[in-house]
Amino acid sequence: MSDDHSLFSEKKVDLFEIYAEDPERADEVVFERIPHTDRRGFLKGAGLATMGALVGATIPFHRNMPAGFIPEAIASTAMEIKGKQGLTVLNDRPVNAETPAHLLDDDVTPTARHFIRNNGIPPVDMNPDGWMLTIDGLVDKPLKLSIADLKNKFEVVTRKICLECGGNGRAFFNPKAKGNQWSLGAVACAEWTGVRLADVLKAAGVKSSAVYTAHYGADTHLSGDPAKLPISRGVPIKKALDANNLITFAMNGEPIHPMNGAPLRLHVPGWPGSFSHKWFNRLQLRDVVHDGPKMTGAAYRMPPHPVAPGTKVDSKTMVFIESMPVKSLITSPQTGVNLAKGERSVTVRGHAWAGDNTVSRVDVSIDFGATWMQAKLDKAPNPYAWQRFSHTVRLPQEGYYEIWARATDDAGRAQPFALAWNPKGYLNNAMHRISVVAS
Ligand SMILES: Nc1nc2c(c(=O)[nH]1)N[C@H]1C(S)=C(S)[C@@H](COP(=O)(O)O)O[C@H]1N2
Ligand SMILES: [Mo]
Repeated sequence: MSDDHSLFSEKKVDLFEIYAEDPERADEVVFERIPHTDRRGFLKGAGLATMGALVGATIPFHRNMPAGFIPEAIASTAMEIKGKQGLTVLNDRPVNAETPAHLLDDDVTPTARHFIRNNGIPPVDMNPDGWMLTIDGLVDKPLKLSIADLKNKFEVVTRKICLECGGNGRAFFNPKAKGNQWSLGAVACAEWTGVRLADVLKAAGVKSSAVYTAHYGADTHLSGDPAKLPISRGVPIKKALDANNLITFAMNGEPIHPMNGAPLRLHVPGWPGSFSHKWFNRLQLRDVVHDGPKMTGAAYRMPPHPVAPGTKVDSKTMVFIESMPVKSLITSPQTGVNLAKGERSVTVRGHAWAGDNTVSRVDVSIDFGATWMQAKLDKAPNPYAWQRFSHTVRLPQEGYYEIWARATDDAGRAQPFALAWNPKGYLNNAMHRISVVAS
């Protein structure tokens, strides 16, 4: 075990190096195995020492630390993922990290601030040379395409794409829904470059019997079992053939970040992020609704009608989530801001998006929703990008204020005040609010 320490020789834990480059090895170093299971046990040896060094003290109750958890003190400060900055790490196995709202102010989200949602362990080999995408199943001519083939054979397009996890906002549900406790920041709008999925499917020739896609990638299941997939989602063929879906090889003009799916990923904009497969290497066309992991049971499904919080819902009656609902996020000022003495004017800025729809208006309120003011709303630079809103409000006197934002889509649907509770904590598009103190 003489090289155990090499993984931890850097002062800061580098999640990408530890878990992406050699997850098995890293896990063996940090955690004991519970014999005859694939479960992790206690932190031990170098792992325990490193964790202790990082938090600046021994961890008396380290034996109680649940697998997949990292100390809060590290999660919120020192945890580093190469090429990412300012993200709040929710857990390390799999890696899940979200972006604080005030760091999402840019029209185009910098790669360093794009959230990460992994269901499994990213592949070790993300080399673009030799990466092959297979298109098979119900096609006239199965295709095997390199990234160079994609670039040479199809029109290359660059689009800003708003990507949101179906579970964004889950942390605010009561009773709690199981799953990653995302607050506001499992959403981003980066600029992606690639080719249209529809063009590639047309080149393969879609058979009339094809009704659904199945998406596959190179990441592996948390258990390490090569027979298991971490996730495999699919969409109805009609959505698959929409010209807005892309197969991308660049993010913000550079190779895709390893945690965002390098070297190739799929984008099915407007629908839950889970359809946008990372480390993408195969799309199969099927004659049945796809039944891969996270397609069955209650995964990405909603009760057919709104239910009271805590209701047990039979998953057989639940319906697939398709388009994401209208939502907005205030990105400036940062919540909790104290205005300079005498300052009464605040410019509120943020973004709004609406799944397959567009946003037709955003209103802001400084009086807990009693009255609303219509904000300036920009058009999206291209379909499926988020839209900028801004409005300058005047605070009448000193005191504590909340600024609320409410977007309305082009079908007249507005964000709700309260949460639409559902068993798995999806689609929380309740209005965002920030606090401001004037003195
Ligand atoms: N191969 C693969 N693709 C995946 C996932 C995954 O775990 N593995 N997670 C999905 C989910 S649930 C979301 S929300 C988005 C997140 O994309 P990001 O990590 O680039 O932000 O990727 C999707 N694509
Ligand atoms: Mo997600």
